[in-house]
Amino acid sequence: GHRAGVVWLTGLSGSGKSTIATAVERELFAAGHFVVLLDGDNVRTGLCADLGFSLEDREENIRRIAEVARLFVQAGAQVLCTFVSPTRQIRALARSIIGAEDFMEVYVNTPLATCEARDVKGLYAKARRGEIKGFTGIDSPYEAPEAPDLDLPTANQTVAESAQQLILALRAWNS
Ligand code: GGZ
Repeated sequence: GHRAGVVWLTGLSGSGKSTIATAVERELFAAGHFVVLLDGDNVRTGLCADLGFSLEDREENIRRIAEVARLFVQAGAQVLCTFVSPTRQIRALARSIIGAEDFMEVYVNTPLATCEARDVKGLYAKARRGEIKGFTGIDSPYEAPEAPDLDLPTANQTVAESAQQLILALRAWNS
């Protein structure tokens, strides 16, 4: 059966979190679920517009997002969160706010070299040139999850395959 909860996607900038989550969102919506997608585009422009990318600001970003996600869970939603959420401490905070039983951690496991080669937004090039300071993977840490509920090795599979793998894991987690 279905229950409300949060699917938390973590990974580097350009790893494919939003692309995969959007495909999953579409499928869950088509199946009749109340689904909410929280990402940098809809959170950092408003709720967290006052925050930057220091580790302190990232933690506050994630704290607010986790509180919002929890409210949506209480309202019965299946929530998809796509944030770099770079440290174990930051993800542990999200898990504790949301509640471990409602929190599924998904590691969008794309190597830095792949993200940097794609560089869809040109941010890695800027970070390498020193035009962005504290960029995750370049001069700010990314700690890979040690025991994610699901690991998506995106270099070896299509977006559709990753989305399908996530849907199956969510079904297993829900039953
Ligand atoms: C990492 C940054 C930075 C720095 C701007 N470090 O590829 P994007 O553009 O769309 O995803 C990145 C996004 C990360 O925001 P999050 O809210 O997910 O980060 S965190 O969970 O750490 O709070 C990237 C862009 O913002 N971006 N500067 N310095 N990503």
